[in-house]
Amino acid sequence: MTDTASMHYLKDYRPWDFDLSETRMDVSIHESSVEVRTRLMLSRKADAGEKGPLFLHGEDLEILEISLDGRLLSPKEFLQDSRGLTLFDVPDAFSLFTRVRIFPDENTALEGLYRAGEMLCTQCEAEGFRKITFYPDRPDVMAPFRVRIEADKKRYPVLLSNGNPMERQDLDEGRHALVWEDPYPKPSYLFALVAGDLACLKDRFHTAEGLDVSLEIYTEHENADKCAHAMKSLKKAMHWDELVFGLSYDLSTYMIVATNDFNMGAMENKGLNIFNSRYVLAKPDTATDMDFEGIESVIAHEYFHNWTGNRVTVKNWFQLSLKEGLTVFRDQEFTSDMQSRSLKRIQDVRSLRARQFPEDAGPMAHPIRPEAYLEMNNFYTATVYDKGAEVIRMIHTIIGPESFRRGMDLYFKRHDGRAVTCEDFVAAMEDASGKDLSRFRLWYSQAGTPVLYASTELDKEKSILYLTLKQEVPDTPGQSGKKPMTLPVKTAFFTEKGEQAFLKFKGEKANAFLLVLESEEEIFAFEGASEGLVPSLLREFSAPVHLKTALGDKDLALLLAMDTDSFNRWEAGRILINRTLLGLMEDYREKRELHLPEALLAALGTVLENADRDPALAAEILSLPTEMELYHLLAAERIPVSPPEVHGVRNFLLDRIAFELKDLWERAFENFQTPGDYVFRPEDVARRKMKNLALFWLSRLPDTGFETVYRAWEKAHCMTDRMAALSLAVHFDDQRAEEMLDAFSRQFEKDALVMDKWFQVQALSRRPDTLKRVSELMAHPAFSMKNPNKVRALIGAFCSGNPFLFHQKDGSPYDFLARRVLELDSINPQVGSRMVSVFNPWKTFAEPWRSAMEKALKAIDSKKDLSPDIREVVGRALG
Ligand code: 0A1
Ligand code: ZN
Repeated sequence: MTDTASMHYLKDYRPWDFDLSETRMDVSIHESSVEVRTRLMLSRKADAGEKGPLFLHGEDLEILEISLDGRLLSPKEFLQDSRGLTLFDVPDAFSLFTRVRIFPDENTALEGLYRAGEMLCTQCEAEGFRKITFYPDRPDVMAPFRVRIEADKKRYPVLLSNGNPMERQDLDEGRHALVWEDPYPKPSYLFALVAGDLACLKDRFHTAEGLDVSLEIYTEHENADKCAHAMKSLKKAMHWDELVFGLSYDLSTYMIVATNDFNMGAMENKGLNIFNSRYVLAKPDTATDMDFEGIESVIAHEYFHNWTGNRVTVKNWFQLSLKEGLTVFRDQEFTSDMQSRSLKRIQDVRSLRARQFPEDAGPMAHPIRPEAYLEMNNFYTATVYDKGAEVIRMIHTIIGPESFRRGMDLYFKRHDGRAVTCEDFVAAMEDASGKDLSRFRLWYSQAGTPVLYASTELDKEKSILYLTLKQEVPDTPGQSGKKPMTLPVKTAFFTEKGEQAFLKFKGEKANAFLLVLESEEEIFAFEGASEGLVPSLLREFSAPVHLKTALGDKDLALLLAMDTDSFNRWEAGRILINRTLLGLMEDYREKRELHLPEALLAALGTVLENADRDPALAAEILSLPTEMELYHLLAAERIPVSPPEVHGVRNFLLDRIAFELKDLWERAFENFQTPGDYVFRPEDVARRKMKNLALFWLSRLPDTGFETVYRAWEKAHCMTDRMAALSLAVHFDDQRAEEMLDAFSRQFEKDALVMDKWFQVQALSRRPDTLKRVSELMAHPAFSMKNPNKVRALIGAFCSGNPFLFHQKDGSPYDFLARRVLELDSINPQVGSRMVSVFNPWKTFAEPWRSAMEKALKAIDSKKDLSPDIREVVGRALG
């Protein structure tokens, strides 16, 4: 079938003409195919207007039978094309029965029903259900489901679907069947089915409403011992949602299945979440602190979707941020409560700047509520998710936590069981708070990161400090001449001694202020001000903007040392470091000698000396920006990116700081050892982070670098420490580094997730022959282009995590990526489209990189019948 994908527009949204009151499915699993029988109870809506045909989505389905009210239809009575099935003449109320055959073993796109190792599983969001059966595959059509699954009992002892298990049957020829009923009407994207031979970890949770819930985590047998942390995280999330939002779980079972073959992180199917195993499986010996953190937050994210996404779902895919932005906000709050609030904020902002800001400044820029898409799967973006969460956070900031909670309650009261829009959410917040959010709504329709300029002026005579805030919203593809947006700006002022000043604002004295900029420019007046006050602006990063201030190095050093907002302490350090790096890059371009500024060294030295006051914050401040972060910084300053320049200057700074602070790093490395067994708790995570950061700096020292790393490797007793050492060793041309890699792979060859780490560290090596090694590793028996985790670990890591080696002047790594993208185009377009996005910022590069990337994009674009996923990204990048 040829691809007939076309653009979809928000403005074209129309409700469906029919009602679907019930969905019954019978899924019969055979050796190499699956037969799906579906019965739909349909009726035409009274207000449907003209009696048009019935259209059901359906792709790659082999039709075996179609009957209407029990009458077999002849092929003349329906039309099947690449998009679905049309029935021209249907009565006002009828039952439709379809029987189709599908081939999950051949499904490498991992969308619909597919084989994942020995098990079969599904991924239906966004539009995968249409690859399983003919259906109105749109989120605003909701129905209760009854699903019967039949399979060979030995090969597939475990049969799962959404809802509650009903009767079980033993059948002839070693087969068995199980019926599942989900009483909550749901859209097709939340359907799930799993069949396999799986181990199960069970626990229970009693909800505040008195329901006794069976919690079940399913994995392959060899991973049964790695589910405890996921289970603990799930129970914490269930408890937290009751406490903070008054939301309880609503079915008698909550199931999670882990699979190694998954395109994304995880999926919130009603009552039956399906997870990428990397967000389930962990034990200290195989998973790092970061893995443990990721599991806790993704388990919570999917659980929270049960209310924000499932009970209240989206009317159409343009509203994706309604569930995703809100659920990310909820999981961020959960992690802030479980771990450290300030640390979580720093990490989230770092990731927002690394992923979302560049997206908003590039060819794929779109508002958090996009207006058009070619392939919906391309819109599971940092913008929809992370900027979406920032938008929710701003509402929370502007109306305050109590009103926000009332708004949530009102939202559920109004919309439980329905498919709604972002507008419905904002309206609930507005009604619950009594605050006018009309201008605020621009965040849903305008793309681009606003730039916020701030300056202060003191009227000494009147002791009034005037703070001027001014905003600009940049043009983005298809959008220009934008309106000023609502920007909440949390503010405080510090005296030269570092005291937080009390000032009078709008008649009230306070030492912290919430300013809300609603126009292009506004001047805010603070009474009782003295000379030398240093403003701390946009505290906690209260709005997702680029803030431009004229703070001097001395002011920044004061904030770095004294600000009571940890986020702004970190931010002050960031600005100091970035300023230094930008200055050094200019020196590099002008061929001037490079010098390490004393003031920066002193500031970092002080943070390091006092690191035990807050090791986690110190570690964040003392981690220099990555080369990729520096590319983004340059791009935002409109300075063409030259990879060798960034590499050279960053290395200069790293080596100098490592050398100058050597004694302090050595002391930190010893002081922050974590005695005793591995425990995943914030204090220990922070200590390991500081210790391994010290190891990183010590590894930069000429003569002793490798020895220090090697000794750390020998002492390592958990995966966090082992990976810290290994990921540094791979940069060295030393036989012992090879031995470390060999020992590691021998020990963990059977553990797919640990092998992902093994591929990844090698792809991130700074050794000049890394691309050659990456190509060779593609032939390793543990590697497969069909497995998204492997592709991301090896090819993704090299292309987006090793920018200096990826951006070579001769463009050879670009050809390498282009070839991989074309391969993926026919294996797994979703993964291919993520890979090709590496080229999106090509216009921000200097020559020859810019033209070489353009050439690679054109080579991809010239392929005939490119998947819509890749066609859309490449088209926009070149467009
Ligand atoms: N809704 C899931 C993420 C998800 C999105 C799309 C997928 O396939 C295209 C798979 C999963 C979440 O937010 O967790
Ligand atoms: Zn989500």
